Amino acid sequence: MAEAEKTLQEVLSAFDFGAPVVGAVRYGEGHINDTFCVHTQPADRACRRFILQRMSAAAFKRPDQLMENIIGVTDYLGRQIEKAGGDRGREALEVLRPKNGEPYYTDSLGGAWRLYPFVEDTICYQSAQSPELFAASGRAFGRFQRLLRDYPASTLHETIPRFHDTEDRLQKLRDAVAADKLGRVKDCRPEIDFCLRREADCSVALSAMREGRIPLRVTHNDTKLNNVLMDKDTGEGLCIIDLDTVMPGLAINDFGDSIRFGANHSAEDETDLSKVDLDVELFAAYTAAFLEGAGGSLTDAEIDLLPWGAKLMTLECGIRFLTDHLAGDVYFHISREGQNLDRCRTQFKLVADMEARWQELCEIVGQYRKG
Ligand code: ADP
Ligand code: GN1
Ligand code: MG
Repeated sequence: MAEAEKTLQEVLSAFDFGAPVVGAVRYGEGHINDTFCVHTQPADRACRRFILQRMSAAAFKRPDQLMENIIGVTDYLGRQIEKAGGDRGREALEVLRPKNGEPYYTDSLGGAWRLYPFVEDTICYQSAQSPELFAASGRAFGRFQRLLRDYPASTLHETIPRFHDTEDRLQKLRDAVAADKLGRVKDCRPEIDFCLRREADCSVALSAMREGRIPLRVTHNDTKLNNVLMDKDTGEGLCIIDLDTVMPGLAINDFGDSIRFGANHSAEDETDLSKVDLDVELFAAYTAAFLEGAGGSLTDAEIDLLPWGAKLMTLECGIRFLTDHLAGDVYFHISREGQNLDRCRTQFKLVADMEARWQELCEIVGQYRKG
């Protein structure tokens, strides 16, 4: 039995679902948490669903701080959405506490679990099926940033220290290469060299931040397409989820991580690299929409660096997949051996594409910055 399933029954009885639980099944395609969809059957109405998650202990060392962030941010977003006349129950997550009144439940093996209502009538896409859909996600992430513009950043805990510190990610790769825990280095030389040749790139955004050219803001830091729920009727981005990494960060990274994941037509773990290509039309659609959603809140220097955000998030994610492959797949969930190496290769193919089409990317950003 998988780890999380061992305590599932215990955890289900720790929450009050308001109706009998009729099932709990693994759900979604996240790489980090153990996610279950819980089905309940109220006597007088249709089945009601919930999202129950065991937070990853490998990723998050302080679930207490993590949940303090999420409760603070979801309450704040809910109020903002209400003020704007929106529906906070659908447009913002809401943390549902266990019976003991704590923000989350700690099971008898030490696992930390949280509960959210399932946001119904939404679709969670794994790939951008049209420029319009991708643009809708861009507007939602841009808006997310705008809504949190005045959130007191100093109250947020750093849930994963140095999360998007690309220099540190490269160093961690070097450490994993030196340790070569599973003897996998010999099969990954081209990928390792690909990273080492880009050492100077790893400092571009960090230097801009250190020199005060771009600001630290409250950012999401994990802006994959599957971290926004799209309204099934309107096709608009409705609710931003996966708030584990909301903390001070760079807006260009939020832009960049979306491009990394969404501006192509292949799975993140595609093994046929001939299918992995940056789609410049999708890049353009996202750029226009993200800037629209952010509503003038980005500075000129941030806009200039958007292509760098895309390249660095893609390079960094590839470095992280490669590091985890060398370390024995201890961080990202895998369903087959070699999956993290495959994931790393798709990222590097996309980095190479971005480099080859750099001028075009800069021109697109230039075109949309004028609004
Ligand atoms: P991970 O960090 O592992 O990616 P997520 O919080 O993104 O975990 O959740 C995994 C998946 O579960 C999401 O991609 C989405 O499909 C689904 N999901 C999460 N929260 C909700 C929710 N409140 N309503 C509906 N679906 C959700
Ligand atoms: C993880 O949690 P999920 O699956 O949305 C990871 C991101 C990576 C992404 C790669 C907390 O995102 O940083 O970019 O996988 N999240 C964390 O797909 O490490
Ligand atoms: Mg996710």
